[in-house]
Amino acid sequence: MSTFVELSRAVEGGKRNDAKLLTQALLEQGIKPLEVVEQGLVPGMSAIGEKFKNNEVFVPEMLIAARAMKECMAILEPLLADAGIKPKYTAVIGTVQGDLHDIGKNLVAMMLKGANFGIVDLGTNVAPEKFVAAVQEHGAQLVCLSALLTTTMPAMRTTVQAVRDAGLASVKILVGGAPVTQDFCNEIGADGYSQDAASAVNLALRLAETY
Ligand code: B1M
Repeated sequence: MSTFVELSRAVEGGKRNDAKLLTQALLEQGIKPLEVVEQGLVPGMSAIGEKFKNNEVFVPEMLIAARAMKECMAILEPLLADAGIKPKYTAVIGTVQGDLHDIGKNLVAMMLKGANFGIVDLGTNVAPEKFVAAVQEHGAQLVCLSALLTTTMPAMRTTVQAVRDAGLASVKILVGGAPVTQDFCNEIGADGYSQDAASAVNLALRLAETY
């Protein structure tokens, strides 16, 4: 019987093959994909992050842990996303300019896909004008901005401003990422903040309905 703790440790240690086997095993035990993410993968990444903060590990260790998590997510993605149903709403998502972190952003994108949003994923290090152009091109109701660095939070403000300056006042902007707070969201004039991917989906649905 595989456990969340084993999976979490495999991700933390960057043991991608073990992590993938444990992910499969948990699914075969009937555990829901979202639980595998939230109770197995995310704690593993948080643990390596703590160690990085305390200078116990360095960037290479973080990268191999991130790769292990990504490969597990590749197994889970098709199960989280509900393919085949025409999306009611479209969301443009990306990590803001200067920021290369994408694991949380990808998680939010997958969860939104699972909630039947059409997703336009612009990737990482996305300039404000790229967000604007994508909203215009795809007629999106929602813009989702992720930032993991305190130094890239100002790029969220610039992006919100660029969307508003482009006359897209009714487009809803959702922000998130570890350093982001509800206060910051209010301060920069975004429409909503979520702490995690699961609550981001509920909020995205509420915001899209008021578009
Ligand atoms: Co970086 N990194 N990193 N890193 N990294 C952090 C963020 C850091 C907190 C580590 C630390 O010091 N403890 C720190 C930031 C400090 C700060 O700004 N205060 C940091 C640093 C400093 C850096 C570099 C500057 C390191 C360096 O080079 N010296 C550098 C910056 C590069 C750049 O972006 N320009 C850097 C690089 C990297 C790697 C490339 C090695 C790698 C990223 C790989 C990748 O993403 N493909 C990496 C990683 C892996 C991390 C940690 C360890 C893990 C981040 C992660 O993926 N977490 C991280 C420490 C940590 O967070 N504990 C750290 C798992 C993920 C699921 O969580 O992204 O928070 P998260 O997403 C959550 C929520 O935040 C939320 O939902 C998700 C969960 O459900 N969420 C949203 C996220 N986006 C959302 C959007 C929403 C709603 C919710 O709506 C739109």
